[in-house]
Amino acid sequence: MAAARQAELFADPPPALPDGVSLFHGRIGPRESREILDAMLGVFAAAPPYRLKIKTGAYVINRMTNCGAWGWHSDTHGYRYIDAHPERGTPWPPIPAALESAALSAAAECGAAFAPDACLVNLYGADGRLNLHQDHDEADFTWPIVSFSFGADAVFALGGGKRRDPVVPLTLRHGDVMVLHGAGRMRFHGVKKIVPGTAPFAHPAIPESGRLNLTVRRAK
Ligand SMILES: O=C(O)CCC(=O)C(=O)O
Ligand SMILES: [Mn+2]
Repeated sequence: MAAARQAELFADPPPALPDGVSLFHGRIGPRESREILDAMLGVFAAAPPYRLKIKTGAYVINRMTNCGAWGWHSDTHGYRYIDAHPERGTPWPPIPAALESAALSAAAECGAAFAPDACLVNLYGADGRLNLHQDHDEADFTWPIVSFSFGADAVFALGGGKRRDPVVPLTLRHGDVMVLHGAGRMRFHGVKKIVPGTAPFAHPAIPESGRLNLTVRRAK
């Protein structure tokens, strides 16, 4: 590990996280990362990433796609889970086995066992970001959200139960897994910015100078 990176990692104790927000730093090692990322290339071939629209017709900055039985989609009709790629009309490809088992084991350690049927795939370019939001389109909020980070660091904003609550910045790095469960499940959250140049290695599934985020969930 480079000396500067080591100093940065050990300079401050990590902030104490609230109940229901579990962050496993470096949980996915290099070998498992490559296995998951290689499998994501198959997902992209079957379900090419695309740019979503919001109700006003404006495009969202990040590209996205999905795997699993259900995929989250947004267009001028609003947000919802759908069972096929909107441009291809074909079912979403399955969640890769290595990703599903990593999600199940992290969730189980949080006491939040679940049966995933959806995975949102967010592709952030160097200028990617995600507005503060709650994940509220799933049928049951006792099911956790298990989020994987690959590529460049993200400055993640963790808020509270109300939009106006203060937010805490957290750095999410390649290989980190965050689980929102129980009392943490409905916290507002977003991505303030990507920090280009911080990825440990390049991979064709990770946008150049950017970040790949996978959130494994149960939708229905
Ligand atoms: O990119 C991230 O870390 C968060 C993604 C997210 O909140 C979502 O897909 O709902
Ligand atoms: Mn979210």
